Amino acid sequence: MKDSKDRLEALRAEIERRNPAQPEFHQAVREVLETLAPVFAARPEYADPAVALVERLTEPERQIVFRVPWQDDRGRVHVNRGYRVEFNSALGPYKGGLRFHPSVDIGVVKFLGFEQIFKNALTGLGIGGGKGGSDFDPRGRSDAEVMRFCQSFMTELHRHIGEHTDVPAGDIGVGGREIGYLFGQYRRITNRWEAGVLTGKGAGWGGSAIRPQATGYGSVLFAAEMLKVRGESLDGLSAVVSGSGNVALYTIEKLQQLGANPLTCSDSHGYVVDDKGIDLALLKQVKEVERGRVSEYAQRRGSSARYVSDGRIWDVPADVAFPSATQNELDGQDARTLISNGIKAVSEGANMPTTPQAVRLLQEAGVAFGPGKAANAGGVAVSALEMSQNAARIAWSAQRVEEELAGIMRSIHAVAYETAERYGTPGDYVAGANIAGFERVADAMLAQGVI
Ligand code: NDP
Ligand code: 2IT
Repeated sequence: MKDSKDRLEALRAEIERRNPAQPEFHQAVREVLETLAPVFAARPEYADPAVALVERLTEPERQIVFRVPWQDDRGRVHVNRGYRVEFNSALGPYKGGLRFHPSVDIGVVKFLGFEQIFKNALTGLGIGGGKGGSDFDPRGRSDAEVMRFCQSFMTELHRHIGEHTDVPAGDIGVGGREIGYLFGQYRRITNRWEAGVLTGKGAGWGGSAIRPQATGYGSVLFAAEMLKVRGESLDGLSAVVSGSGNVALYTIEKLQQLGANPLTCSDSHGYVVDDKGIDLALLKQVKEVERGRVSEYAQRRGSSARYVSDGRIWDVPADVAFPSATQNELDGQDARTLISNGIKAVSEGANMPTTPQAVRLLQEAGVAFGPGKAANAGGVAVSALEMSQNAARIAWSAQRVEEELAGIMRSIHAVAYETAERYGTPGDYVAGANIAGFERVADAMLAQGVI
């Protein structure tokens, strides 16, 4: 065990040396490697330095970086940078979203792509891991500007993707509107109706029912499974939810369906606390229809809601928490606050929203903690179901997709739970998810030779 720990530590140091100035990628790799020592001790074939499995797993199969020039409505030309990191295809075509946000750089895309490998393995649906995006900021841009950006982005990206090669979808800043523009340009350039090249498409042109809802619904279902193990349920619990995008909105929706009371939402400017519980119809109107800010929700909601622009959303007392905005949004101090407020469970709707220190504190305090790789896998799982429907040229009912999603979330919970037990860390869903995802990818890589 000590030998494998030393080897993992040396590997981590070497990965950081070879990938400088990529803190999010280092963080994601470190968190996975830290949990693998027991599996290396039990299965020495994974640790054999002559096979270099971890070295291969942490090096993307392909990294594409490209120029994206586009014209704004006044005719001025802007240049953004586009990325697609095709990380691992041992289990299937590269699969993962595109993020449009000014903070996107190669390190962010690599952290997301690395996480995606294990998340996608956990779904059991035959998808590899990849991620992409751009430092383009869609906020404040007109539909026409977003369309021209997406067309320029796809003019390069199209040569790298395909239904059997690499299948992008949405992430921060990329929703149904952007997927529509991207799909249109792909179809035009390639002259192919290749529905399975992108997921998150619209209803009526290849999109799956429940894909918009899937990540948020899945994150709540994962929390429900964690609570069930402890003899509890979400019914009657209050919840703090961060973000107000795709994941947050449908987290709130599912919480309400299951009898819980989500009290909050947020954006990068501030958060809202609504003592009566979030009015989802109003929030959807503000965010999905008007593309506005959560402060506008508070203004229109009346006296039950207040807007806070200079505080921490995690200060709001609640029974369960759903970080659903972005990476490292819940830190050690926030974890201490949640613990002292009696939090029962935290389910990561976002990717890596909880800092390593915060994860440690929550787990030590006995809080049920669902890591993003497991808890937010419902989105990519329904993306894989969209690919299946596209391949068969059929569309399943919403009821069928929702049943499939519930079954997948139950099985991800079960495999993470059982794997943690098997390796002597009961209740540790971080270790369970990392090890279970790793075993599936590692076995496929070993079987497929030195690739
Ligand atoms: P959206 O773009 O729909 O919403 C993002 C939300 O997070 C907005 O409220 C946004 O506020 C806020 N946010 C983004 N960046 C920051 C930041 N740097 N600081 C504070 N707030 C921020 O994205 P999604 O809901 O799709 O994604 C949210 C998270 O869920 C991401 O971590 C994503 O990777 C993850 N995820 C998404 C999946 C999906 O299917 N969409 C699947 C699995 C995980 P503002 O508008 O002010 O920027
Ligand atoms: O982080 C994620 O899992 C996503 N953004 C969804 C990816 C997908 O291919 O549906």
